[in-house]
Amino acid sequence: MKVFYNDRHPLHHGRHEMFRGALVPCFEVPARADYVLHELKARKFGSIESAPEADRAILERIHAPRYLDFLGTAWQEWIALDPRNAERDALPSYWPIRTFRSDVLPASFPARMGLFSFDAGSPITAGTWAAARHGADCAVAGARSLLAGERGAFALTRPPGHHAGHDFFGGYCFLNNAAIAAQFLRDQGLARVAVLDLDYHHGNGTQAIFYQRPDIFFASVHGDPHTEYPYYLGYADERGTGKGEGCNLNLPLPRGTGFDRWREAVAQALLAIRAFGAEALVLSLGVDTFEGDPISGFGLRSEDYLRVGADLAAAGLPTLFVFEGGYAVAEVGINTVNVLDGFENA
Ligand code: Q9C
Ligand code: ZN
Repeated sequence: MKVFYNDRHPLHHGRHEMFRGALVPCFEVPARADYVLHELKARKFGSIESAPEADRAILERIHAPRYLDFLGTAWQEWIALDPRNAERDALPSYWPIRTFRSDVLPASFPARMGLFSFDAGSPITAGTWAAARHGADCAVAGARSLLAGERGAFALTRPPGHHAGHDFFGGYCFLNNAAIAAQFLRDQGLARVAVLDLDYHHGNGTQAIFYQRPDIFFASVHGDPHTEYPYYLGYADERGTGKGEGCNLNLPLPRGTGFDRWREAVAQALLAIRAFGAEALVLSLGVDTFEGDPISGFGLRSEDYLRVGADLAAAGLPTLFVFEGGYAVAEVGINTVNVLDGFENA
């Protein structure tokens, strides 16, 4: 399997995120991707490829130009506020919640930060844009390899993407790599594409992007948002709207759910994807479903991920794996490569 590795991922290295009133060290760290790369090499799995730059027009199929402009200059604007800001990451403090305007683009940088975000846990650093931008390149390159006939491909990148929407960041995500890849597959001629999100957290960004779309199916198995991040989306009654009605499937599960029940939900999602008639699958691969994950609540064990990969292979669709969450840093490599190995060697 070709692995499109974002070698610029270390440029995004947040120092702190706001958590329950305090700045705490970031969970989403460069070592996560390093462990995956290390495991791929140790197991001689896949060929590591680099991705050419994708046209900005491909990103604009998913993201608003004014949002991309904001991300591209955010760090420079942050340090222009105060040179001492170079020593601290940029986090928002204000948000235009209900009754405020979101059509006006404020001149104030902190005001724009809030306009384009939904939490204070996703720091922007000096290299966030460079890392996220090249991550999108990797996702597009992976999609291209499926179009060229590959059965599987892996975009190994961070920061992750599935919480990022048309014009907002959050949940450690800035550009929605999976959505960009799915749209690219459509634009290159596939009639129907599915995104299956197996990260512990609901992929609110991906869902919102495709919610009205009859041509891109979104399915997600995740922690019940009544108690789990991102809280405000991911409920079972969200089924799509307008022409997209019936093309969104949420399967929330309670904190504490183990592999057998989780696997049944994934099987249900795959049946729906088959019924939809998808020609390719984009798999948002978060391994924060692992029992040892520090911020999540499912109970998957490392060996379970081999079976996950085999189940995905049995769906019989060309599949692009896109790396998302997973914070038990030392095990992230084994768990991720187990999925790919289970897929490849099923
Ligand atoms: N500070 C992904 O897995 N914060 N994002 C949780 C811990 C948000 C997770 C509380 C978690 C976002 C891609
Ligand atoms: Zn997650």
